[in-house]
Amino acid sequence: MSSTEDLDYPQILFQYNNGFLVSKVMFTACELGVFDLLLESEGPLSSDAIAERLGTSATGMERLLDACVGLKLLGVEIKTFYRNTQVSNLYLTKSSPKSQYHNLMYYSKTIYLCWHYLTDAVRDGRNQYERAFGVSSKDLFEALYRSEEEMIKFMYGLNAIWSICGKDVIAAFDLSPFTLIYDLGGCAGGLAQECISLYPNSTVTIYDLPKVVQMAKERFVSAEERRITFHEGDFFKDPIPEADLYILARILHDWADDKCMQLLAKVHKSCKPGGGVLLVETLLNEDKTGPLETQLFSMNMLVQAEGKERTPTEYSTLLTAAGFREIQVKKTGKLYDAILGRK
Ligand code: SAM
Ligand code: ASE
Repeated sequence: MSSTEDLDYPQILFQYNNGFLVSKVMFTACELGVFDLLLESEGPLSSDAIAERLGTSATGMERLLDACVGLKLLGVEIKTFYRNTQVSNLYLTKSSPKSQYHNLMYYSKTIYLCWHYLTDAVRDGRNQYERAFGVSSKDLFEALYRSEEEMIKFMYGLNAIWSICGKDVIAAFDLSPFTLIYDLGGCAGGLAQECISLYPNSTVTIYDLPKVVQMAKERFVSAEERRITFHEGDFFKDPIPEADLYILARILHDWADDKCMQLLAKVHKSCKPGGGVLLVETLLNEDKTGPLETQLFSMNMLVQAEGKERTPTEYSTLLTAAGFREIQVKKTGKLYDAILGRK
């Protein structure tokens, strides 16, 4: 037992017990626009002024702001004036280029509701769309995109992380020899944009389901960035065009091994000789003892998808079985890592 562990007062247990209270305080402050207001205001604001501007109760706002101070998401000046900290200015305001606002909102509005059924998910060994939302579809992405609003929340929510981790995964390997790149399941294009800015001589095509591609064109990828092209299709059912490199970012973790095999075999067939595949995923330690964040994400794949997070060896095995060779694993030190396989 380490000196910080005291069995008469189990700090760690209280901390874990209150974990979701912490999340909810941050989500709520974000949703109400506290950080946006404090960014726009010239100086620090009083609790009453914030409550009035955001249309909330004075008593509720004061408690929320004080909890945010405890979380170091806000600071106080001359006792009752609140200001953003550097972290909240950079990541919790909507207008920041590195904003995680949409990611937090997806957690608060969708993931939180799914996790209500975590016990059922563990019992059943599968996602809980039927229990949580009354969705009976067997098709995973029909359930994930159960309404257009839900699809948009997902696209915004998942795109946000690439403003923080995108460069590292794209720069993990020299991708300059690959000039024709397909981002399979490329979604809102956040990673494709990082790819284009690092490799301006390559073309990047986002391959995704038709309604996702239409929304990406409409709302996410601006006209100047039309060096990014689009391809509407279902990567399980429709042809995958020939290319030098296929990026699969957070695709394999959605699916069980048999579906991953089916997809990778198809990608291998379409891949030009000398080409490759780049997997972008969060990697478990070989003995699965961590990282904690990845273990939690794997639980999320249980409640929200059909897959799991995997170890480097598990991904290498899948790639090898599909015919890829010279597999290289690069840990970035951030949330997402990169694995390159060659044909
Ligand atoms: N690559 C993106 C990222 O990491 O931000 C998005 C990952 S998201 C978890 C999975 C993506 O695969 C979604 O954009 C989804 O629409 C797409 N997708 C799922 N099934 C698909 C299919 N059968 N054909 C093409 N795209 C599919
Ligand atoms: C998926 C990725 C995610 C499917 C559902 C998802 C994410 C959230 N929900 O492929 C992003 C990763 N974050 C977590 C908590 O898993």
